[in-house]
Amino acid sequence: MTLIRWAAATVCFSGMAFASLAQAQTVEVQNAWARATVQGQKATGAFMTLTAKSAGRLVSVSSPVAGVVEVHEMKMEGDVMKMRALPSGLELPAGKPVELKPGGYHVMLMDLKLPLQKDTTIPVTLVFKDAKGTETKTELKVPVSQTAPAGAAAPAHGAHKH
Ligand SMILES: [Cu+2]
Repeated sequence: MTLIRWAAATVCFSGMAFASLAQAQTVEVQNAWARATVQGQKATGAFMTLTAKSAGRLVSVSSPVAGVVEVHEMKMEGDVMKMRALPSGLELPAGKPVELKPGGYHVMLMDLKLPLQKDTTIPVTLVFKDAKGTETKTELKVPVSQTAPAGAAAPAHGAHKH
């Protein structure tokens, strides 16, 4: 009896927590873009700046245009540029913009089902997890472009004013 009541209370509490978190915009996404591809190209990158209100991580990404989507980091090892998937996602410190850009962190779209044509957009879903383990989803329409759009080239450490 005690056990049942405890379980019911837990369900109720987590339901409430989810509702309040789902309403809050927990992670701001700016300057998102994906690099255009040519016929036959099977992979490309998507880039953006993520600013989390409270600490969390980007745990997964999906898009209907790609069979496999991973969060990658790219860095020099000796004089070789290497990239690898981040097994537990991308860390997002509270209030600090994290830049995904060519040569650094990026969203890797693989097993592309069609070429990404510039001046179109692709749907991308980001899944974030906060410190309590609650997941929130953000649906984006990401513009496809050959190079970073003007806004995305601004230095991340500069004062950001709207
Ligand atoms: Cu990659």
